[in-house]
Amino acid sequence: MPTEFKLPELGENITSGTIARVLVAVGETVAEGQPLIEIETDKAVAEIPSTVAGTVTEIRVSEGQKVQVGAVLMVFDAAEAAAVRKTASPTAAKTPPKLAVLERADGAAAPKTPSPVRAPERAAAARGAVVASPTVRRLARELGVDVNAVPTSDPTGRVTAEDVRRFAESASSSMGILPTESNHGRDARATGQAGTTPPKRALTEGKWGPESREAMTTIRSKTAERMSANWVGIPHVTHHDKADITGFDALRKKCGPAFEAAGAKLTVTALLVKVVVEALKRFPKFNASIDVERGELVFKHYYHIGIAADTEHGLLVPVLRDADKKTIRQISVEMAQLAAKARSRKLALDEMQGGTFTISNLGGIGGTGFTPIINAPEVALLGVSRAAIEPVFLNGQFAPRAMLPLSLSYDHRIIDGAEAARFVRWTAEALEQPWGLLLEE
Ligand code: CAO
Repeated sequence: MPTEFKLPELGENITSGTIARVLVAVGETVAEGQPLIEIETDKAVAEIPSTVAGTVTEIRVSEGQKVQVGAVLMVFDAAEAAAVRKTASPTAAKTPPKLAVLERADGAAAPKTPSPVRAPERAAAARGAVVASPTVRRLARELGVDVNAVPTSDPTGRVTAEDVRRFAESASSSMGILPTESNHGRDARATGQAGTTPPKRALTEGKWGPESREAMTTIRSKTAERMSANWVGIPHVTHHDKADITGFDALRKKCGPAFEAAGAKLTVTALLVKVVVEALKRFPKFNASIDVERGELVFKHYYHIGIAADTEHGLLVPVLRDADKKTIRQISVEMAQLAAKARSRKLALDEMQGGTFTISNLGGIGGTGFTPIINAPEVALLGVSRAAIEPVFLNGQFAPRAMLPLSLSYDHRIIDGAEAARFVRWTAEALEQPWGLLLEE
């Protein structure tokens, strides 16, 4: 009897995803736990493992298709499934699938040594399809290249990002399209570029001049959707102030090496997390959300801080949990790990959920102030710009001080301007005197 395999729950508030890759083929015998599908949701790509062992008789979805949780993805032969299951765990079918967020989501790096050909590669080869990660497929779409036409340099047969770029360059030069920058899409931080070069695409003649188009990625579409909803739905006000971090700068020079020896980095952002948590304890409204239906404020008695991270895939906000229970050193290590995971798209979905307040530090890039958009259901977000040496009038004379610009966006439905000004002033003063917090550790 046919056994249907349905898309399982993907996480809180996630009702659908886009099929990035089908990893098995009709006729293939699948083991319990073997990945069947790669699915792309808001901000991650995850593998859906099989809960049964058996033979695939039908595949009802295709790459690029949007599917709802509960939709039938494929059908197994039940008789064969049962036969294979005898050798597997008897409870296999009842075990809920555990989603593994892909470790090699970008697929950019070809393995240095030839690796054994995996089942998905075999399956794809069997049905004459090309094996490429979602990111590589997206890159191909962006460059207007048919991924199936790209010759691979990878010993496993997988098409890499480099293969696509090389192919696009040769195709564009032969088609008379402008030459393509071979480093498009890499992280500007990693490559040391001053900025990313837009990829060259087929040009069409628009009303006012030549134009080119690209499909928005899932992350970009979701970001656009959420930003618009938050911008329209929340009456924002942004309050600006500056903190004198001259003392912290000196402390950083002194204590930095000890942090680095422990595998951490004493950065402004790590200190900010610590200071902001203390501010949130004193100003609980900023660590709350609004239950509009019930007309209530929901105060959170935990401190999960979202850290906006700039990645080549777009803005991601991993959440550092229970920041109040961690030392600056622990915060610094965990923050670096979360940012690295965000940049390699290894974040699990729940690592981006449940935040109570967000910090967005653009100071590593520059700027003197900005107006961040609140990350609902949170009610405030602290934006940080670049610290600069400024003349400050102190004790009757000007002195050079390191001044850090702070921009707090807050939800004016529940927070008043004076409260916001007090919150930011308290934060600025704590940043000016971080010793108290550091000595507590
Ligand atoms: N002022 C001056 N210098 C700053 C600074 C600031 N506000 N913030 C960071 N820097 C410096 C750091 O000290 C570091 O210098 P050194 O290498 O000399 O020590 C350098 O800039 C790079 O820091 P960093 O950004 O790698 O480290 P971080 O811990 O401070 O920040 C993270 C981590 C994840 C917040 C950051 O990397 C990042 O992604 N920021 C962008 C956030 C973003 O995109 N926000 C926009 C959201 S709205 O669209």
